Amino acid sequence: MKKKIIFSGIQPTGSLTIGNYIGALSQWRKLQKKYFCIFCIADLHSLTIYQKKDVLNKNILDILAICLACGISPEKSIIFVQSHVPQHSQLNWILNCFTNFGEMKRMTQFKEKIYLNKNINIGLFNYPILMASDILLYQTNKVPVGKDQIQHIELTRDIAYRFNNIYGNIFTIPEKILNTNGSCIMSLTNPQKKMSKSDPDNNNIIDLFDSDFIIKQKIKNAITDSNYPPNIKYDFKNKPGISNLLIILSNITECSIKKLEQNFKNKNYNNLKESIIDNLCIFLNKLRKKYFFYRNDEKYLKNIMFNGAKRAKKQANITLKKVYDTIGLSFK
Ligand code: AQP
Repeated sequence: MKKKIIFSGIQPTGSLTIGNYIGALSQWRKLQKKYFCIFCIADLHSLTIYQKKDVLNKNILDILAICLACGISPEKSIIFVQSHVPQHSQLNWILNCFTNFGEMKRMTQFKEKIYLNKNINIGLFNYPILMASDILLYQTNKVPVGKDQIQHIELTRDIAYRFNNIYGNIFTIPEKILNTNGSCIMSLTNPQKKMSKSDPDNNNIIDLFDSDFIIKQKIKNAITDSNYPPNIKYDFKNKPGISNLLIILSNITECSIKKLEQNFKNKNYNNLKESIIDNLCIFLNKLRKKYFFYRNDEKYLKNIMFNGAKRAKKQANITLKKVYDTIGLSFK
């Protein structure tokens, strides 16, 4: 039986956080076993914020090397850079014309980002439609997402339904896959806020390249609560700080939250933090070793990048041709 198709992307907007690893890359690695996966380095999406040429170039190769270090296989899956496949922008324009202004105005991520961003460009507004193009271009069945992206998947489905209602079954309607244990890793000092690589306060995040010393400092300063006696239990509503730390530890050690709660029964918050520090340091040191192995071979990385684009284009062209033919843009 043909494997179902997964599509997911990541922006080359700088060094990744443990949130990006838990919410995206570690999931990607696991999904490869069961699905045919198409992973995209979303450089076009990253342009919604000004990018310096050399930095963007470097970030793209960095992300590719991190993906390989996390176990993304260019043989099993397709990994490519979004701008290398022009069909994304082509489909984007067409889907713009099938999306209502009103539904775009309701996108909560846009509303949140305009408070933080002085450069409110149309690209930022259009971001979810480009994402819809990414997904629909590959006839994607499933999209692994963090909680913050659920609304964008709903929009993608709405656009696909709308298009299909007019022209017949052109697009596969994608479904989301939500990783319940780690769909949103929160800031270390404000567990009501998502951990984000572009967060201006570095104390909020664990960067995959933080040294052991910095990791120790950041975890020691991570917010917990003042419950007495201390209670190490997952309860996001009442104990967001401890719950966030438990999710991080659970994902890094691949030990269930239930088991962790048992292990830390009658222990204090310092014990929990020490365990997170030890496990994170071991885990990240191993990951970085693999990363440098790939990052030092640019020729190999570029080869993977160009080969990935070639394979992605082949798939993307099939859908785009179908769309062009159906709406009356092709001539024979
Ligand atoms: N805190 C998080 N918890 C779980 N998953 C997360 N992801 C991001 N942050 C968390 C997942 O990582 C993937 C790639 O994200 P992206 O780079 O395309 O953009 P993003 O979601 O906007 O990630 P950041 O870190 O917040 O980036 P900036 O600061 O550049 O906007 C996605 O699958 C996302 O769900």
